[in-house]
Amino acid sequence: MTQPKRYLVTSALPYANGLKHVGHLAGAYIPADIYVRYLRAQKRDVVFVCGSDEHGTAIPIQATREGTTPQAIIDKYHEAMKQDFEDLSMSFDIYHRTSSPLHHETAQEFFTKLNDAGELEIKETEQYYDEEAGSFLADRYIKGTCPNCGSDRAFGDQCETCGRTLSPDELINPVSTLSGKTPVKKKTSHWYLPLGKHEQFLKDWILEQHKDDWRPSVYGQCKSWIEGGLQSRAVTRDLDWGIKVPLKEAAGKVLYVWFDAPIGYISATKQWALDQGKDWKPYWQDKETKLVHFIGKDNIVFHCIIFPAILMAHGQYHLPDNVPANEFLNLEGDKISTSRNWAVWLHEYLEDFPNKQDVLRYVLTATAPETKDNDFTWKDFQARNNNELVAIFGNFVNRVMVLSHKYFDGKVLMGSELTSVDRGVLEELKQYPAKIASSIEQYRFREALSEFMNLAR
Ligand code: B3M
Ligand code: ZN
Repeated sequence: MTQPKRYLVTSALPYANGLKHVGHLAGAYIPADIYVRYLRAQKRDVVFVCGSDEHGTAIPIQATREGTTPQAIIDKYHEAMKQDFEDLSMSFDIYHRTSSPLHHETAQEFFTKLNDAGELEIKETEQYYDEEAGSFLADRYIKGTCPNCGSDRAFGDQCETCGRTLSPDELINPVSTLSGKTPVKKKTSHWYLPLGKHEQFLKDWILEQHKDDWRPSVYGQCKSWIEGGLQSRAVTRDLDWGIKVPLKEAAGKVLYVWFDAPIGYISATKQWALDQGKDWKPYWQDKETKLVHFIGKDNIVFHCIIFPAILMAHGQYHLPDNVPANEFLNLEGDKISTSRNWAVWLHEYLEDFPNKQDVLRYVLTATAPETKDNDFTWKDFQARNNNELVAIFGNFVNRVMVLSHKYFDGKVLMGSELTSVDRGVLEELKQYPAKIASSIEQYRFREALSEFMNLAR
């Protein structure tokens, strides 16, 4: 296989509405960081981008909860997340933010380009409106019963109990979270991305071309989405927090957060290029670039279907080559939950285990939820530290050092000094780099790590 000329690797842009936990780290950050460090070790041309996702209704909701402004929320959490990632040695080339003027411009240019090219359609619809609060209700502001699992805590965009992506109309007994009242329907106009128009392309591209190299779980989700029929998706919202829709007739409307957030990968690359005196374009527009998005499974459709459709509609962009989405990490047998404070928060881990970042990275890789949801337990954390990192890897390094000093004056034997047994061992060891590399290139990080431990064993 010919090697790509360059790589652009992304980790999901975390919402700047709260701190991050081990589930996030295991899902979209550690695997990307391993992949990128591997590519750099191979001297490949790679740019690794991430940043804070600072739009969407999650931010004003958090501001209300904390009794402050959206701006104060993003400033606080952007800094805190950036620090956590730095403390955990995530080797981003840039950690950007979507509130930056460069990003606002980039996202607006995308919208304008699509709109001018006739790639968007305007539709008048009826949307939920809270008469008491006097505003349209963003999906997140509506709560109700999930039509899929029956949970009564589902939001208008997603049910967090079963993970199903929803639209507010699907909620049973919708209630406004602003006033607690039942919302009414009111007319409004929005710009839509007609996904149906890209159906044939998406079928060929994903269902045919990526049948074998995308993870079965990712492929399966895409397949069921495509086969379920691709509806037009609104790319604007009636909201006052976000990127203004760059049209006179769209006063009071902003771009939908899932329209602008993935474009955040592009603006981050632009900012990196500006800082480095490089050109960002080849990383996004040249066919010889390999584009890989690391995300959690709840973000699959946005990265595999909607964002590629936006890129396609734009016309000048290269599409993702792979989206190795992870499943979820549970904690002690229970779903990680921010609202129930059931999580191992990164900053708390760092306080409790100073200088033990690598132990966490090791454990989260060894138990990475690559093919199914996995469980993080402290018992397992302890066992992996003691029985694997210390007893196998640490012991291996220690013995090599001690014995080579004790018997060989600390020198490495070479050539005719080697016995046939030595040669046999060296031959076997030589197989490992290729084995480990092959696992990493296929995004099988657990397997790569276990090969590595076999080497030490
Ligand atoms: N902020 C969702 C999340 O944090 C969203 C990812 C955006 S990636 C472009 O799960
Ligand atoms: Zn549900």
